[in-house]
Formats: sequence, C-alpha cells, structure tokens
Amino acid sequence: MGQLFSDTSKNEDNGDLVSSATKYFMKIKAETKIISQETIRLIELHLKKGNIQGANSVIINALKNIDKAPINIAVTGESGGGKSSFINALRGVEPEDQGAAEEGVTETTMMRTPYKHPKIKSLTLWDLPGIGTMNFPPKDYLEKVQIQEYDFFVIVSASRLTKLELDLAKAIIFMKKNYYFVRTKVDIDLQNEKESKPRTFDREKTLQQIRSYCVNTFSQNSMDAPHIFLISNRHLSDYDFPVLMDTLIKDLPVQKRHNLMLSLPNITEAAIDRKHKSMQQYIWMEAFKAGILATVPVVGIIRDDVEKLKVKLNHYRVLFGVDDESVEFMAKDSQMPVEQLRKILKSPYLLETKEEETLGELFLKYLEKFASANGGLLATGLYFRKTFYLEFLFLDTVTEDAKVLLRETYSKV
Ligand SMILES: Nc1nc2c(ncn2[C@@H]2O[C@H](COP(=O)(O)OP(=O)(O)OP(=O)(O)O)[C@@H](O)[C@H]2O)c(=O)[nH]1
Ligand SMILES: [Mg+2]
Repeated sequence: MGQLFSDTSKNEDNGDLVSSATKYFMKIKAETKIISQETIRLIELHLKKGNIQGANSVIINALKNIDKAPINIAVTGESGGGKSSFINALRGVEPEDQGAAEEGVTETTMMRTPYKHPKIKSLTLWDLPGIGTMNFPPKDYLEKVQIQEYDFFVIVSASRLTKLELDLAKAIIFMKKNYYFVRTKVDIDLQNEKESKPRTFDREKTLQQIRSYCVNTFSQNSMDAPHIFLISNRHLSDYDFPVLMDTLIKDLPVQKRHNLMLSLPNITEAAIDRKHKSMQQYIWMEAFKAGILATVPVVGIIRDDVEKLKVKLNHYRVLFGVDDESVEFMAKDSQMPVEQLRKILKSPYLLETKEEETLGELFLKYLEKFASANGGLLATGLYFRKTFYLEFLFLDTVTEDAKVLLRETYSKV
C-alpha cells in the first residue's frame, strides 16, 4: 500500500507540541473539560521544558484517573415517587428490561439496591429506601445508607414534600454532601390540570405553580430553596431533565465528568454533542500520548490495526447507542421497521471495503475528507498515529448517526 502521506512532523519539535496542546484545550469550554486546568498547565510546562516523558506520564495518569474514578449516585424519596423510574431513565433501560430497577405501584424498594450502568461500569445508581419507610431520624438514616459512598443525592418527590424529606436535605448539607431536588410526574400534573380547566389551562403557569410550591415549602422550613428540577420520567427531553444533566456534569469533579457524560441517554442533540466533545478529548489525549513517544513513523495500516479499529468502532457505536441491538430496540419502541432505521446510518458500513479497494485506499479517502472538513490534518507538527484520525472519523460518524436516529424516532415515541 506504500506510504500514505509523508511525515513532515518532527517529534522533537516541542514548540509545536506545546502549541497543539494549548490550542486544543483552549477551545474547550471549562464546564465540558475532562481534565483540570492544572493538569493542562502541567502538560504544557513539561513540553515547554522538552520533558516529553514528564508530559506523557501526566497524560497517562489523567486517563487512568478518568477510567477508574467511580461515580455513585444515591436516589431517595417518598414511596412511589418515581425513584426506580428515574434510575431506569439514567441507565437508559426500560422497566421490563433485565436488570431494570423495579417500577410499580406497591412499595418495592425496601433496601438500598445498586444498579450498575449497562455501558459505563464505573457508574452505580443506588436505589435507597425512602426516609419515611425507615423510621430513623435523618442523621441515622444517612449513616445506615452509607452517606460517604455517594457523590451526591437526588431527592425525588411526586407530590407534597414532607418534613422528613426537608430534614433529610438539611442533614445532607450538614454532612457536606450535595443533593438535587427532582419533582417527578409533572406530565400527570399538567394532564390533570388540562382536564379540570380545559379553557384556562396554561402549561407554563402550571409548571410555575409547582415550582413555587416547592420553593415555598423549603422557605417555610427555614431553608434556602435549592434548584428545583421538574421532570417526567416518561418524557425525558421535555421539562428540566436536560438542565439537570448539565448541572450534574458541571458540579462533578473534573475527572468524573467523562464517564457521566457518556452514560447519559441521547435525549437531545445537545446531549449527543456533549458526549462527542468528551470522547474527542479522550481520544485526543490517547493520540497525544501515543504520538509524543512515537519515534518510528507508522506507515500505512497493518492487519493488527484493522482488528483494533473494528473493536473501537463497535465500542463507539455502543456508547452512542447506534449499535445493532440499540437500533433494533429503538425500532420496536417507535414501532418502525428496523430496516428503515438501519438504512439511514453510516457507522455500520465504515470499515467495509469494496472488493477492488484496500483498507489503505479507503483510509486515504477518509483522511482527505477529514482534512477538508477540519482545515487540514489535526495539530500540524504533532505526529499522530494515523489510526487516530480514523478514530476521530468513527466518533464523528456515530455522533451523526445518533442525531439522525433521534430525529427519525423523536416524533414516534
Ligand atoms: N406519568 C408518569 N409516571 C411515572 C413517572 N415516574 C414514575 N411513574 C410511574 O409511577 C409508578 C411508581 O414509580 P416507581 O419508579 O416505581 O417509584 P418508586 O419511587 O421507585 O417506588 P417504590 O420503589 O415503591 O418506593 C410507576 O408506575 C411508574 O411507571 C413520571 O414522571 N410520569
Ligand atoms: Mg422503586
């Protein structure tokens, strides 16, 4: 297949490495960064001094921290308030799926139950017994459910807030943890209001009333009202669920953001874009790490690379919910023929070559496309292993596929 393109970059050119790193991370908004400002500064510092090994080990550590940082989310609240449904929503599973948190009309949650995210193994959602069911004062309740293990609490309520829940919120703050107040089932409130006042029904006003009720209840209990998130577990893209996702990501320690972002359901294009941005940073760091130390230019693509690329592509398809299984599921859910969805996707066919075409030629074609879409190859002067360009392409393609699927099925669910 020969040399695909000549390597004009020089690894020894540290000035270029520094400016590539700086330029790339400067462009990313603070709240979506997956490594801290200090880490970025440290990488730059090492590179400026020509300490390639130093920069490399900072990146390796940053990636390791991202991979291993556990995320534990505690969900509590009144019985029947929608805890299990909320957990299922965050895990992207339907109530009838295997391993779904059991939803029902009777009291099903008597002990704390961990639910691992099906795609992000480091993320666990904990279904806690409602404080009202335990008969403990808040402090004892928090100790019983192992307060220290969670990154934050979500208090779920579908109706009136009881003093117990308000005191629980107080105790969580007192014990220096964060909580989010989620008012579920607003779709039912709106429906009821519409039926009882068909002529004067005003959606925004009704939502505002629910919000005010919550705020007032907190104030009456001498507490600063938290941000109130009104949601429906049945219609995630409506109401405040997207804002809640953004808030959770923003508040988390920086090394935990990547996995939380990847875990979230594809409910809006903005959510899909966030996943893309996060994954792009991750690939960039991996590419950078591999590129920094590469002394021998890799020419073309070898068979081993192809196998690895296939695995990567599949991994991205699963993460972005455009793998075969997810597409079949979406088809069923939106009652559309699976073929109709399959034919609008591009990612399943990315590594398919026509008979007369070698993968090298295919790659060259992609590389040209990539360069024209991005105003040249990434980070000029920085030697990227060529396979990373393909990873960026995979990422762009699964992102686009996820958006196309969302648009195609949105009106049908
Ligand atoms: N319409 C609507 N129904 C919901 C919503 N959230 C939950 N439900 C339904 O309300 C019922 C109770 O929800 P669950 O998620 O089981 O509530 P839970 O808090 O886990 O209940 P326990 O485990 O018994 O304490 C189920 O039938 C859910 O499908 C919502 O936002 N909108
Ligand atoms: Mg439950």
